[in-house]
Amino acid sequence: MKKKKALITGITGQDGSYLAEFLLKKNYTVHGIKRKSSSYNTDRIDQIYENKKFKSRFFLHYGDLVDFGSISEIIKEIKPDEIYNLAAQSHVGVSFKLPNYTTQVNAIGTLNILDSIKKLKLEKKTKFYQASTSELFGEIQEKKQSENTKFYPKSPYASSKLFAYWITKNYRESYNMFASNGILFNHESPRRGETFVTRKITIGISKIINGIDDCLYLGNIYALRDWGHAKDYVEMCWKVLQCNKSDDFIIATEKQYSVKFFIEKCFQYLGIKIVWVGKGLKERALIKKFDKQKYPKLKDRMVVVKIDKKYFRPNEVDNLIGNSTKAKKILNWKPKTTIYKLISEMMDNDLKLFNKKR
Ligand code: NAP
Ligand code: F7E
Repeated sequence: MKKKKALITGITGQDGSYLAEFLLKKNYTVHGIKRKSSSYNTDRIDQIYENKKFKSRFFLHYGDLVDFGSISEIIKEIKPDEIYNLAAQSHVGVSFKLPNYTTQVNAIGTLNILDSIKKLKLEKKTKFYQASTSELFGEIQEKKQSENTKFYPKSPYASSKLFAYWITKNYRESYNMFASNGILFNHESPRRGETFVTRKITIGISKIINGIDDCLYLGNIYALRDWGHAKDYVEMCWKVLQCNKSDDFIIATEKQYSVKFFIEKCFQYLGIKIVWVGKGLKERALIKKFDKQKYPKLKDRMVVVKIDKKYFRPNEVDNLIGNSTKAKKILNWKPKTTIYKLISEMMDNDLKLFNKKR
């Protein structure tokens, strides 16, 4: 059987790196688009080159989603069977500071790919996956969000992704293209970017344990999210493109926790008890009980979490939880990783990282 060719945008990111490994294991030839940067940005995929089975089927190309010419040339050269559009300015908080740039990359960037497929007359050959997001639901209109829930984006990030969602559907319906949206709820891993809240917490705690920092500063710790594992979710991206027909799918664990809960469980995983005191901007977490021999850098009643208003967003998404009934039925979706397993994996990874750096 002929090997399938996949093109991944955002290959240097969290999901791109897991998806590349997943597809290589499935015997695909994998091409990825990486941006030019002033220092190395391939940490998450460097290990692929060290794998003898993979390196002859793995190729990187310089390109940028906002540069139609580069995107179109790469697609023309590769003629991929599948394109996974994972590239984005993916930080919601940052999108308030960079609304124009975020829109160029996330909205126009997606159009650049779809239009390249059409102009190169690859509509019949190339399947397209768009990385859509639970942020589309923003101010929620239904308790659990499904494919039928109305959208209400609350940030430049979400608004740009709303355009990308609709343009994907428009190209599907107008030009009979296989173009699908995976509407993924938050997913994390040891490869998560350091400024997203879960990784910021696991890194922050690891630094405190190792005496590198003494306190972690956060914004809205009452936000509720449906957190899954990125490794489980990239399998679903692939499954979305293996369906008989192009469609849109919610991928979520259907379980919801607060940021505050996530912090408590990280400390609990290490055998450390914290207590919360104060309210609003004065709320903070103190160390209540810990093993002094195991954690010599900690002190009794040391303040380890504080609130800093600079991490509050101009408009907050308070509450998200998905209903993935459709994906369960059609894609045979079953989340594999519990929040506890996710926390243990992320904490173990970051403790090791900062123990070495000490
Ligand atoms: P990520 O770690 O932030 O990765 C984003 C990737 O996009 C990186 O490889 C980045 O390159 C690349 N990129 C950014 N701007 C680009 C541009 N102008 N041209 C080309 N590449 C560009 O994001 P992720 O967590 O893996 O998420 C993957 C996708 O899923 C994103 O589209 C995100 O919006 C979406 N999504 C994520 C989640 C989640 O919880 N993780 C949930 C729903 C949807 P550099 O490495 O050079 O920065
Ligand atoms: O924030 C709150 C923050 O930045 C989660 C992206 O992958 O998932 C992600 O977007 C919650 C928010 O993720 C801090 O206000 C409190 O309510 O980890 P996050 P996000 O905004 O949910 C969606 C599905 C995507 O599509 C996005 O690409 O945590 N929070 N304190 C904080 N958040 C951050 N980052 N930093 C804090 O200090």
